[in-house]
Amino acid sequence: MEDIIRVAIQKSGRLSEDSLKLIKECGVKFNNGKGKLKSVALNFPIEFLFLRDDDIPGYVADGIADVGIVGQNVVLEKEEDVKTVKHLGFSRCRLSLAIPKLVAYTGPEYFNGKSIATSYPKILENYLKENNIQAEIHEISGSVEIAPSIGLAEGIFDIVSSGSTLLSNGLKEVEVAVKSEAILISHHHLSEKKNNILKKLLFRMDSVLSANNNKYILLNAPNDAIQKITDLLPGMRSPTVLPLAMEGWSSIHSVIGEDEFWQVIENLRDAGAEGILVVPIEKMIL
Ligand code: PRT
Ligand code: ZN
Repeated sequence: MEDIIRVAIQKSGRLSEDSLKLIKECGVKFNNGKGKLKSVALNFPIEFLFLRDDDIPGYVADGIADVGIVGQNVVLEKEEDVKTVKHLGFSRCRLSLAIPKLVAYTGPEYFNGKSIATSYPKILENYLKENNIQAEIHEISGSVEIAPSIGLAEGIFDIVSSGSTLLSNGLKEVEVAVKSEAILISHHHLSEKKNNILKKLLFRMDSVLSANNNKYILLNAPNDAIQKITDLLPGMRSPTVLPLAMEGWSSIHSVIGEDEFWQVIENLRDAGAEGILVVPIEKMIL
């Protein structure tokens, strides 16, 4: 099994779709028919294991799987000895403390002497320790958000994404303890052969993730606005400037980040840019 890496991904759940999409965008083809627990890729030396997310850190720590895709929250909770290789940017969420909406909140010390229900007892314990709070932790495996209304606990510590689950259960988020996203983890001691395969996979992932985080932008500008506009565009090196058929005008091409996208567009318009086109990038080789 030296010439292949085993990659653990979630069998079905919130991470599955984006994990599979990322793998496919890396050009790796495989058959993940329903009910399959493992599958060998057809055109890349990878074998996939489809697992519950909670089991992924343990399998990677033990070397049953060489790498895995899982939420940081699960890695933190399991406290297994694995290496974080890459942040993948999907399944973003946070682990937060919440209390009934109508209860007045005074700050973290509010939780002193209170009981808190959670499925993440270790992360909560660490948070409470760091903040010098003495509270009682009630570990439950699911439906944490109903705990206060049935009298099981005074607060909860759970995953929050949009916040609508808290809202519909009459709760409010009062402290964010940890932020989480999907990450690629690996076993600490991979053989050289496996490491080389992982490097190839990482190279492809980087190209896909950079492409997803960036857009290609084309715009027209009067020549006297070129300097101002190129100063606004970061680009991979520097923007491409091409003369237009119309005298005194140029076309400028560049790459801009998704995060700064709207602000840059507004600034470009103010600087005199016209006919702005923004197109997705399929792959970006850095
Ligand atoms: O079966 P398996 O054990 O593999 O899956 P699972 O049921 O344990 O996990 P799953 O598939 O629900 O979630 C997998 C991972 O997705 C989590 O470990 C997080 O890293 C990430 N993630 C991202 C989320 C959410 N967003 C999320 N919103 N996991 C859970 N939720 C739940 C949360 O528990 C709460 O009930 O959604 C609710 C809150 O959502 P909002 O949008 O209402 O705030
Ligand atoms: Zn799980």
